[in-house]
Amino acid sequence: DSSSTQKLKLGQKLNEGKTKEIYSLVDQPGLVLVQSKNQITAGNAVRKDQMEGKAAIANRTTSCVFKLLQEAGIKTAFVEQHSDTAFIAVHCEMIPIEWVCRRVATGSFLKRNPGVKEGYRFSPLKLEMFFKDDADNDPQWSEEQLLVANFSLAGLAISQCEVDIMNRSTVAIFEILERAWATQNCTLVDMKIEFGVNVTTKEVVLADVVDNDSWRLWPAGDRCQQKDKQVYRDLKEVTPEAMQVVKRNFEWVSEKVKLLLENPASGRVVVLMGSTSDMVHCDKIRKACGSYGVPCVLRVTSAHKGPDETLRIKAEYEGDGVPTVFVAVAGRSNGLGPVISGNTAYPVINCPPITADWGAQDVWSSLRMPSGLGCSTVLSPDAAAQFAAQIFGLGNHLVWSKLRASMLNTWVSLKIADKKLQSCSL
Ligand SMILES: Nc1ncnc2c1ncn2[C@@H]1O[C@H](COP(=O)(O)OP(=O)(O)O)[C@@H](O)[C@H]1O
Ligand SMILES: *C1O[C@H](CO)[C@@H](O)[C@H](O)[C@H]1NC(C)=O
Ligand SMILES: *[C@@H]1O[C@H](CO)[C@@H](O)[C@H](O)[C@H]1NC(C)=O
Ligand SMILES: *[C@@H]1O[C@H](CO)[C@@H](O)[C@H](O)[C@H]1NC(C)=O
Ligand SMILES: *[C@@H]1O[C@H](CO)[C@@H](O)[C@H](O)[C@H]1NC(C)=O
Ligand SMILES: *[C@@H]1O[C@H](CO)[C@@H](O)[C@H](O)[C@H]1NC(C)=O
Ligand SMILES: CC(=O)N[C@H]1CO[C@H](CO)[C@@H](O)[C@@H]1O
Ligand SMILES: [Mg+2]
Repeated sequence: DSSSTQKLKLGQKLNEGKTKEIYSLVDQPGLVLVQSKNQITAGNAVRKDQMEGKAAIANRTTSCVFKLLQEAGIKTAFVEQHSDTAFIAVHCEMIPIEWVCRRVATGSFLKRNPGVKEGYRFSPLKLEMFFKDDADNDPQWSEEQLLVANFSLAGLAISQCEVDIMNRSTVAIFEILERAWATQNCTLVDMKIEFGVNVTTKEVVLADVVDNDSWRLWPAGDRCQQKDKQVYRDLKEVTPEAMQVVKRNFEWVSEKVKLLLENPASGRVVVLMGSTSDMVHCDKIRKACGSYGVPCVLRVTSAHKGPDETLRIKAEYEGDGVPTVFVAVAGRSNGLGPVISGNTAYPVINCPPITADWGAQDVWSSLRMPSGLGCSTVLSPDAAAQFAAQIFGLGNHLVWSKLRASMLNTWVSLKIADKKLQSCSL
């Protein structure tokens, strides 16, 4: 990988830690190269060993995890894989805090909270922060301690707003990774991450790396099968055989982590419109479905004027085994949604294009149903797509992660809008 690294024209070394080096890029201001080292540490580098191939494994893990988060819509510093052991990232000034998120109590939490037994489950998730200070063994900090520290990075003061954003982002990131690992029958027990401030945009983004050093994973929820760095921490003696076990565990994770990106058998939205005059409305539904990664097809059929065709089209989509959500778009009297709903076990969402003149009367044809029908009604095309995505999200972690990230991003936008407004009125 050294040849491809040279092609990049490395600038100065900006930073070096226990596991990686950061270089500026001469031709790409605003970006850096994050180079992993073949070294594994524990107990703040008290234990330190070279591990052949460790950098490559860590690289693979980080790349997959950041790709997963980025595709979900989480803002991260990751840009792209560069080589076996290095990736390109947005240049950040790092906030010197490790955010720790826990679903299951284990490790240092048990020592700091005597009486709590290993396996205690946190719902909601437990969040802790640690100030990155090797000399002082990374002390745990409260939110108040972080606020009075008065950090300023890349010109951004770390105030309550930024702390809240990191707090919420950590929870969202954990939930997305937890859900992804669940597809591999793995419990994400806990996780630690770091944030940086994008030096160009002054945004708080997930930075550094997320690799096997960053979490505890228990296959099938079983601590005895743990596949994380704890195996290394627990070694009584570092023998070549023992290091092989640690390495095999790392490889197990890096093989599994690729599977997190695989789309489970995807579903499909079928939008049925009563007339092509509803096309604009339906295109909005299709576009919004796309943003959740849900395929969407549009068809024209009228349950009033061609009920035989309506039922034939319905049967077409029932017959190929692809899980389907029907969205019925019919103005005036909506016969379409209720007729489909009465004749299929798949979910049906009414999304009538409501008009100003008769809308208040028309909408009742989508609301008041004969018994035995379970269709829902949503008026906004975006919301209809979102609801369909939520249905698929129950069985598809990639769709679910997009919904979860979107919820976070909306929360963050509101927070930043409020901060701006407050600073204007000062
Ligand atoms: N995108 C980035 N931009 C700038 N610095 C980064 C970026 N990602 C990570 N770093 C920093 O690079 C340094 C080296 O990382 P690491 O070896 O993990 O250090 P440490 O031993 O302090 O954890 C750390 O200070 C880390 O915060
Ligand atoms: C699993 O943990 C090991 C040890 O921390 C780490 O090096 C590795 O990156 C993780 N898994 C993989 C293979 O990424
Ligand atoms: C961060 O900065 C880069 C420029 O270096 C910019 O392209 C990017 O959109 C910014 N935002 C995020 C979330 O990384
Ligand atoms: C995160 O936010 C929640 C809710 O505001 C708060 O109760 C908790 O103390 C915060 N955690 C940390 C570590 O800041
Ligand atoms: C924190 O920083 C702000 C400016 O960023 C300054 O006004 C304030 O006095 C500082 N507080 C402390 C305790 O240093
Ligand atoms: C998942 O874990 C459970 C134990 O919790 C086990 O019984 C089951 O066989 C596992 N399934 C897969 C697909 O590995
Ligand atoms: C050696 C190695 O595993 N390199 C990998 C680094 O990560 C990228 C992206 O996942 C892979 O394409 C490389 O093969
Ligand atoms: Mg680190």
